[in-house]
Amino acid sequence: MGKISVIIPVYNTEKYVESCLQSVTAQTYQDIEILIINDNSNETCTSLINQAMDRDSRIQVFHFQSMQGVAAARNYGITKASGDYVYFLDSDDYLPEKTLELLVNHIGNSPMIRGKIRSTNFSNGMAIILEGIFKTKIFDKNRYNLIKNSSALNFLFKKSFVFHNELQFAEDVHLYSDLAFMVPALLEVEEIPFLKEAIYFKRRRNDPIRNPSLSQQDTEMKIKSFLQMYNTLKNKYGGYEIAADYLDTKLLNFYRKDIVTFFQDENHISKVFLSLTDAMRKVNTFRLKKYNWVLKNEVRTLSTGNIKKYKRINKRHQNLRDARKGVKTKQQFNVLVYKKLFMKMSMKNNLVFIESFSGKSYSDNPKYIYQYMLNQNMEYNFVWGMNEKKNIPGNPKQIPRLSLRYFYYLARARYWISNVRMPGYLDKRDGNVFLQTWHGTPLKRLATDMDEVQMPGTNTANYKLNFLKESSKWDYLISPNQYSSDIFRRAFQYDNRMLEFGYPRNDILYQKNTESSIAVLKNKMALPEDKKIVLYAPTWRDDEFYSRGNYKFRLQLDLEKMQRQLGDEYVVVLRMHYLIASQMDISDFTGFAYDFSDYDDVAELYLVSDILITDYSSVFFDYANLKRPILFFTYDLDKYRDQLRGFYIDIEKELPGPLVKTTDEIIDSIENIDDIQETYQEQYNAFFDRFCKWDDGHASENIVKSVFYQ
Ligand code: C2G
Repeated sequence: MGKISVIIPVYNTEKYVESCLQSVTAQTYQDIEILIINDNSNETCTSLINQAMDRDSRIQVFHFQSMQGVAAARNYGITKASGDYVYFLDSDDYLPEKTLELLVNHIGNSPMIRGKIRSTNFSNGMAIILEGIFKTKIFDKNRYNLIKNSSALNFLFKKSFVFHNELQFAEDVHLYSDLAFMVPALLEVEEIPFLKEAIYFKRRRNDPIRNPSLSQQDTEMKIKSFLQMYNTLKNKYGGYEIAADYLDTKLLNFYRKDIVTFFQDENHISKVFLSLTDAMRKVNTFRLKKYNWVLKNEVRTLSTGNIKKYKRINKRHQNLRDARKGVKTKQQFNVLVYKKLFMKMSMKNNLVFIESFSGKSYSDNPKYIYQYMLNQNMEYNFVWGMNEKKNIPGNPKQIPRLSLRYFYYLARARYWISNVRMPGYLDKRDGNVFLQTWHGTPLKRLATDMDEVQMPGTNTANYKLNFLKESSKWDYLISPNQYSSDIFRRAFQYDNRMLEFGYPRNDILYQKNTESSIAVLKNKMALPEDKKIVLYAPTWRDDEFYSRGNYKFRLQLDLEKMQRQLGDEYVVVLRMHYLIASQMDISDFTGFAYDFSDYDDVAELYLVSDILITDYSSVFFDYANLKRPILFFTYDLDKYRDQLRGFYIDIEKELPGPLVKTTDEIIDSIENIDDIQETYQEQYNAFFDRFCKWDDGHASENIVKSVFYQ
């Protein structure tokens, strides 16, 4: 099979060297030479190796006159090797008796093979290798995983391969010198066999060379060695993707663990700053993707070489890392970063953070305010909080709610626009302008006007307090009518600026209420043009839910009956409230019933429909702008009104349409819709005057001018 040259550098390992050598001489594979390079060890150690040489003719010892380090010792060993293979062993480690035999038997045509390294605290590790046929595992694309430990140990190399490729350990670094040998070695092969039964025992101890104690001096040396090695190897082999990936990942992980800890003392930064910036400039930026924002920011700053700025960031991040230790979830962490870091960054005056229904859709008042600003080419940058990316005109940034970037943009944006409450832990910073648009004229009692809150996981007192905390952050609140202004002031205890121009989301009901615009919309929605459309848009029930924020809804309409009696003339569009999580199965009613629950903008559904059916939802206040007929399907009126919420108006007297309790009544009303319109004409007009008077198609414009043109 050929001779193995086992190369063992020795430096003051008098405690271990004998058992190391014994483990080599006792190998079942006997065709070996043992080359000991004595790196100027003390007398005891030197005499132990000399004695060993006297006992076994296969051992040769070479003495260095001064200490030169492991790398130089191994390189020297290579020049003295007369075997067909070379194998590196450390003088405090040892091998089970079969290791070399197993390696040499399985190397085959490969220029190298790797066995397994096991750490041990014992002086004599046991490895019982049963007889048998062992199979190697092949490392190909992942072969750099074999040197996650940065080490050349327990590889058996064909010597010709080492010579041919001029593989050498780096002598100018104290640590990580093996990388200079291994990184190019792995580039020269496509795959490497690995045999887990071929074991190498690595003794755990405080090794001053490979395993330095963490005193500052040693850490500094370790970091310098690593950076030097990285910089040299990246220059040489960075063009090879597989090596570049290994080196960059190693650098970033090393930075994250060792360097960041070293920089807890700010005075340490300048000691390694130059080679660190040099290294960070070489990192391929796409590899940063999997790292968090904090690290990315540091790497970016390091690449600029601006030490002052880096020190500033380091200080903040160190604080953050300290604080992070007490944090359990990702969200808690994000909030912490928000408070400790993002809130300390400057605010951007032209940045607008905007969101509708907590990132669920591109809709409602925020959508129309945004569109107006976009059409006017106003000099603002927009970030939309969106749970799923949507096609939004102007192609603004879209950020998932509660992600780290979400908090980043919230902290930096001077303007916030939202139609619901924002997370309570968000702090309002000086100069922030929060435009709360709200999302409907209230019918159901709101906030502090509610007696008991019935929502899951909600304590009434906290709910109200949180509401007030929230409304105290608003700088502007949009109100659709005087009635709402009065309620908002009381229920939200809001005494800041009220924008009384109507609802931006209703502008479209004035601007696009034409036959041609409606035809375009119907076409976009793939709704039949030859049928009239009944829109059913109910609200949610506080006491029917799966979990917090996820509500159930059981459809009480008898679609079969409706299809039978109305199907020739009508189709039905079903539109559940955004808090409803139940899915409806309407597959039996294809061509008659359509589910538009996921459609972003309900205003467009108003425009295409001929009749609205709703219940206690504020949709009817908006719909009334169209002066089209409305039916109120209030099958659970008593429970809803008396137990769950309570209403602000007397719905039996003041609504602009009839209250109906059954599908039969609905069908009957639809069949006689003209009569109903006539009957309710007066009530409808009064309703319109009270709730829709401010809407005129210019709410967005008036609101934007009030908030942004000052
Ligand atoms: N909405 C919708 N589809 C529905 C119900 C509601 O798109 N099936 C939208 C409408 O824009 C509506 C808004 O969500 O105006 C609010 O819905 P409500 O049913 O009124 O319920 P809620 O979210 O509790 O808000 O001051 C208003 C209240 O707070 C009501």
